[in-house]
Amino acid sequence: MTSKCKQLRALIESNTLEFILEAHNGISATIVEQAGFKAIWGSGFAMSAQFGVRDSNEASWTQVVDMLEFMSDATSIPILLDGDTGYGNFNNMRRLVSKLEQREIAGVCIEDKQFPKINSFIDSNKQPLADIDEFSGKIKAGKDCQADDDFCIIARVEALIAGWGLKEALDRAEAYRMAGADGILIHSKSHRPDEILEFAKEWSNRLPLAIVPTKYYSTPTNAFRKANISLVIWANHMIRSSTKEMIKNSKKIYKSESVADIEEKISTVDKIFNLQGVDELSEAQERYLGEKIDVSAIVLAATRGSELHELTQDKPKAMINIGGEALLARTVKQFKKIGINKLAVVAGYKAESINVSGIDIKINKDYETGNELMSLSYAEECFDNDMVITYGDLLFREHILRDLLEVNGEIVIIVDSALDNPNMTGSPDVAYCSQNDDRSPFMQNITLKKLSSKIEGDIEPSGHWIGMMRVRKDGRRWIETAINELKTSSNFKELTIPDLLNHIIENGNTVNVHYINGHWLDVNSINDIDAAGDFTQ
Ligand code: SPV
Ligand code: MG
Repeated sequence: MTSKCKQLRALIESNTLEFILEAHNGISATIVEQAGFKAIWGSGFAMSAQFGVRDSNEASWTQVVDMLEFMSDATSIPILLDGDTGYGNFNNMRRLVSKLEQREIAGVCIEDKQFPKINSFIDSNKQPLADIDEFSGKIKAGKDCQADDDFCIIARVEALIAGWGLKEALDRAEAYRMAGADGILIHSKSHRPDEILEFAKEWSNRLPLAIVPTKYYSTPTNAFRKANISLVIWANHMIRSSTKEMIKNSKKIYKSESVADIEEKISTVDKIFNLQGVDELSEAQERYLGEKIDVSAIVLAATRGSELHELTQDKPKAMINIGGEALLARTVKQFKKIGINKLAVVAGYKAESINVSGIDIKINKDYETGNELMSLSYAEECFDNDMVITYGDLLFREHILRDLLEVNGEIVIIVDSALDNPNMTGSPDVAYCSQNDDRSPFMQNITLKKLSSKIEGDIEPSGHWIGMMRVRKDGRRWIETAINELKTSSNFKELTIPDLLNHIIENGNTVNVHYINGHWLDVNSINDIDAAGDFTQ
């Protein structure tokens, strides 16, 4: 990967107008990168604001550098630090440059004011400027000590801000160019771009030119392009966005003594997890600790199971009592016991009767007319990059689930190879697989060719699908794509999970098979209840 210094240099020296946006901490830096920006402005104003102090060197330079370290670690794009005056004389500048390079900060912009500075928009006419020679020496010292040739030092000219006029600004810029600066930032407090455009014209591209159009923001961007400006710095717009939202929402919460009004208008907790990169940690935990801690489950429990007659008059099949507890309660317990705590249950028929705790219930409004795939689609927002999907009318021994978590594959379905399993009372789908079960433990690389609701001709199937599968990241994507594709077909409502799996295979993806031999049953009829009761003893 191109170094951050190289990236920043390329940006500043490119022939097209480029844009960078302010960030002031790790999360705002991540957001700026994800928005598409190629670099970040480490604004002194915004960073001091997020610390709750003034933009007057009240935060120490090491506190700024510590924050930059978080920002740089969180992102892969370069950061140009707004380094105020360099926090002292030429010697402080040297140390600053070394410390920035150690933290992979790609460049620093220093302004020709005196330490301690104050923000350019406060009492600007009273601001004393630095001596030209002294400031030039600071630039030189920085350039002389940088280890990476591509590290950039931008000299910021404050002559227009302080009211010293165009000639002074040009003289200073030229002196800083001679001292070795890689670019000039010409700042202005005017609401019109005139003095900046005039400067750009006179400067005539002797070095790349950067501007900060905070005050003259209404200028059409094309005017900057035409003026051959290299870099536009949007210097404070992240801190101003977040502050506005925080002020509004904190007042609302205080006044209403509730968060109900704002809940849907703010980022979800999951969004924050995502910005923090929680997925990477889960993957690393799996890699280094061998833990499968982040598996979630989706249980399809929307149907009544009308063959169970009055037993399901007031509750869905998944809630019938088996051996003293609801089938679903048992399933949930089994999942939780092996560390799968995030469970979504798709309910439909008599959903209100589901009183199992520790689950997230999704309602399938079409449970009367829709089939299994419809149910699954109602759980799409609960999809995870590692999940088990199971029918809710399944009784299974714990090892089946435990073993499933050990098997490789993007989608792995469980197939019972005992074709004569007496506990199998319904008509589970038959599976045609790449190889029959040879009873070796964890036979690898068996793939599913097709699931079918009946035996096809006289071709002996490899077994029955029990209604449980494991799905990883790519598998999840295949399922989402297949659901989207199948949603457009007129018979979507009738489709089953086997239809989904067959479609995924037709799309050229691989569905793997994990063989078992008995140790499960599904509850389909009253006759099954006794067997189920025995099974749980
Ligand atoms: C900053 O972002 O801190 C700047 C730009 O220095 S300005 O606030 O416009 O001076
Ligand atoms: Mg600043």
